[in-house]
Amino acid sequence: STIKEIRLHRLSIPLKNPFSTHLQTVQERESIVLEMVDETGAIGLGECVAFSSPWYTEETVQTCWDALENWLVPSILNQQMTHPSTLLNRMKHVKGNRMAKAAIDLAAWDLFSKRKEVPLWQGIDGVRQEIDAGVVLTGAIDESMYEQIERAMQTGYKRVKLKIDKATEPEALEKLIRFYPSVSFFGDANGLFSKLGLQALQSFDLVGLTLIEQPFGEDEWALHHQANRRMKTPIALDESIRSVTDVERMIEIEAGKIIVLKPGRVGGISEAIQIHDLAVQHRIPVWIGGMIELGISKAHNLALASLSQMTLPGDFSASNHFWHEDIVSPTIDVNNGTITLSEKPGIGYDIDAENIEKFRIDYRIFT
Ligand code: OSB
Ligand code: MG
Repeated sequence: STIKEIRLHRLSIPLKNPFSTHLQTVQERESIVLEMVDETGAIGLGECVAFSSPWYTEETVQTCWDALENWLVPSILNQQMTHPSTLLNRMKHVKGNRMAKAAIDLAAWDLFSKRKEVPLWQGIDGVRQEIDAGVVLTGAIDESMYEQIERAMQTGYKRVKLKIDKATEPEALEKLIRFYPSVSFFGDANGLFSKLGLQALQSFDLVGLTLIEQPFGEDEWALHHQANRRMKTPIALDESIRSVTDVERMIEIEAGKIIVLKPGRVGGISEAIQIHDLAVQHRIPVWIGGMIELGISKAHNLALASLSQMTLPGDFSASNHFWHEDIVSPTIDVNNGTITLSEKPGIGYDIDAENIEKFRIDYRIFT
């Protein structure tokens, strides 16, 4: 198809509850939704998952908005698209800016599968239609955390990811984990142990976590290698995985045993599939990480989670976990601990026009 029109919606949506890590507390989610329209009027949906400020990645909503407007959209507009994977090549003259590129890549994959009239997950050779749900809970390990976990279990979540911060005591975490033997607990450090050191990290080794995510900084490969050698708990890399090249490095220097794949960070689905295929070759488990995203990016992530090597439950909570109202229709729902992939062509979710308008703070159309 020919890309005839691109629409950018800049949104700002309040979270139901603040999401806190040792780096930042997020209360309001700014985001960019991208619509890609072809000559038949078919629409592909994409979402940019950068945050308002650079606390988690260098890219922000504003840098993505600028990159899309000035360089990326002009390089693909009125161009023929034979396959979504050709777009990354067309955007190669722009260095980095992978989160901005991902918004285009995601929309292209949705459009492409709609034109082929196949669900995205089938078009990329997914092998399962039921995706295990997983939730991320933040806050201190106190009574309210136990309550949050009880509620999560009632919804059917069997995997709970907790953030590790300065105040997290290994003993309190161990006690909590032992209290819920049927739940698998992931611990996400978001680089906290850069400051606290390897020894502090090792005090979390025997508390019962299924894995520990990103103990050190994104560029601290040698420290991750040491942790990976000394710890019994598998190390999973999140922030460090920005591209296929980073995965090659992780394997080469044995910096981790598990990949946290964020399609919106690595440049989209085309790059994510390459990472997945590399993981298949090396028999490395992969799971999809969340970005407190809206239903569009979540839907793309769900499709990717159907791939064979996605052997651990990802950050897949229901629309109503973070949001009073999501911007997709239908909403994303968890039933018996799983989310069922749609039979509809593309990602299987449409924009809820009313909600998009309600939360929109800027709008741009390119033709
Ligand atoms: O480190 O995985 C992370 C959210 C925002 C930024 C970084 C991270 C997260 C999460 C996932 O933990 C939350 C979710 O979307 O379910
Ligand atoms: Mg993480």
